[in-house]
Order: sequence, then structure tokens, then C-alpha cells
Amino acid sequence: MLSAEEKKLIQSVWAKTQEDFGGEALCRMFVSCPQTKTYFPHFDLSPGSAQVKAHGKKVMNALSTAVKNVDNLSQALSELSNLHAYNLRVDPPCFPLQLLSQSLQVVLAVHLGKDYTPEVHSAFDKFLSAVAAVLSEKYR
Ligand code: ZNH
Repeated sequence: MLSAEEKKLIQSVWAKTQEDFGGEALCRMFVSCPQTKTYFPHFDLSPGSAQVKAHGKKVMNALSTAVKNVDNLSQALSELSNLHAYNLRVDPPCFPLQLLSQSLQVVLAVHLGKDYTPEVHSAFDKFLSAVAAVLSEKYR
């Protein structure tokens, strides 16, 4: 799992993120893997869509909760994990989850510039993998 140092890096860098990073990450995911759009048939997915922005905020808020509860992710994200496993059935779970994590890392790198050091990148990569593992742990 994450070292104390990595947790500190994530917390300090998370404070520099903005809600609209989520929408940007979603847009990147939709472009890099158009198949992921099929989970959002009820959304307007055109550039600048208010629905994508709103959904991006929800994702960022969920990640804020995860950052605050990094030692207790399973419990903190339990409801979200149920939602993805039982209702949304994002399948196969690890593939789109990884795509969104990668998209978010690119968004972080673009916006944070030199603050997104190799150490921060590495810590975020581990953190997002841990979140993805929790979101997919209830799949059967
Ligand atoms: Zn998800 C939803 C988060 C991934 C798909 N999500 C959701 C929400 C949240 C989230 C918070 C909201 C909930 C409520 O409302 O309650 N996700 C999340 C996160 C992640 C994710 C954090 C990672 C990291 N998802 C994902 C993916 C996909 C998805 C990858 C696919 C592709 N989700 C989804 C859907 C939904 C959600 C479809 C629903 C939407 C609506 O609204 O309808």
C-alpha cells in the first residue's frame, strides 16, 4: 500500500486540484476509448457538455473522499462500489477504470506542471489503482 510519504504527497497535491479536472478526464477517456461512451447513453457527450462537467465534479468529490480516507478506502467507497458493481455494471471493470485513471493523470500533469513530479505521479498511480480496486471488488 501507500507509504506515509506518498499519502502526504497525495494530500498536498490534491489541494491544488479543481472540480473541473473530472470533466476533462472524462472527455479524454471518451476520446481515447469511445466504447466507454456506451455507459452514458443518456448524457450529452459533446465538448463542454454541462452533464459531463457535473458528472466530473461527482467523480472528483468521490476522489476527495478517498483522499481523506486513504487508510480506509473499502469502507469510505463502499456505496460507490455497490453502485458500480450492481447497478452500473461497468464491465470488465478494470479496463475502463484504468482508462479513467490514466486520463486523470494526464489532466493532473497538464495542470500541475512541475508540481506533478515523478514522485507525485507514482503516488497518484498507486492511489488511483487502490480506488479502482475498491470500485471493482464487488464484481463477480
Ligand atoms: Zn463512475 C456514477 C465515481 C469510474 C460509469 N461514478 C458515478 C458517481 C460517482 C462515480 C461519484 C455518481 C454516484 C451518485 O450519483 O450517487 N466512477 C467514479 C470514480 C471512478 C469511476 C471515482 C474511478 C476512479 N464510472 C467509472 C468508469 C465508468 C463509470 C470508468 C465507465 C466507463 N459512473 C459511471 C456511470 C455512472 C457513474 C454510467 C452513472 C451516471 C449517471 O448519472 O447516470
